[in-house]
Amino acid sequence: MGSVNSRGHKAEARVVMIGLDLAGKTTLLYKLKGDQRVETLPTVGFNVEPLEAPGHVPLTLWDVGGQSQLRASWKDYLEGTDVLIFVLDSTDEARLPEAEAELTEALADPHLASVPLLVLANKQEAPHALPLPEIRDRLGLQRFQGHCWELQGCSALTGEGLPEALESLRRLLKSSNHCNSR
Ligand SMILES: Nc1nc2c(ncn2[C@@H]2O[C@H](COP(=O)(O)OP(=O)(O)OP(=O)(O)O)[C@@H](O)[C@H]2O)c(=O)[nH]1
Ligand SMILES: [Mg+2]
Repeated sequence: MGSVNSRGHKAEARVVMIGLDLAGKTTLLYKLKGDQRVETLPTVGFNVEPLEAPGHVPLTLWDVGGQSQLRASWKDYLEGTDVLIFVLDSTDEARLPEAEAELTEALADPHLASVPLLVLANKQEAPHALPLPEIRDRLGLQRFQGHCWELQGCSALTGEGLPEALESLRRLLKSSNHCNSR
């Protein structure tokens, strides 16, 4: 878990972002940091940034590379995670089953038992982006009964949906054991 302040409260939350390569995790990380122009290369290893937003517990946001040969290392980042973010490319229908399988495998990790989940359906500004209800059904999110979860559409390119994503994150960080999964 993140660090603890002098009153015994957690001073910062650990949020880990995973998802297939090209989903837009690194673009999201730097867009959330407020960078104007975000150009990325495939992440080998990870990026990590502190993130402070008004009304929020300070966060440490980890962005872990998603290329297939790197996914075995996701488990190395999961211990102490307060919220897991799974980023999905909403335009990549062909790899939706692969994303679903990777999410299912990640959530089976004992370090993620009862850890809340935020699914960010990224690239929603694109004309052929899948709609959220279809994504919810095809990822089978209702199966994850042991986790509070939320699904939020966004675009790391335009910034649409990012304030709502931060709001979801704030709710999930507060939810711990009781939540209204939808
Ligand atoms: N249209 C569109 N493209 C996006 C969006 N977010 C990211 N991209 C593009 O998607 C590509 C991959 O973005 P990255 O942020 O590098 O993806 P990643 O998930 O970090 O990939 P790995 O590091 O390999 O795991 C880049 O060309 C981005 O410009 C978005 O919201 N809309
Ligand atoms: Mg990346």
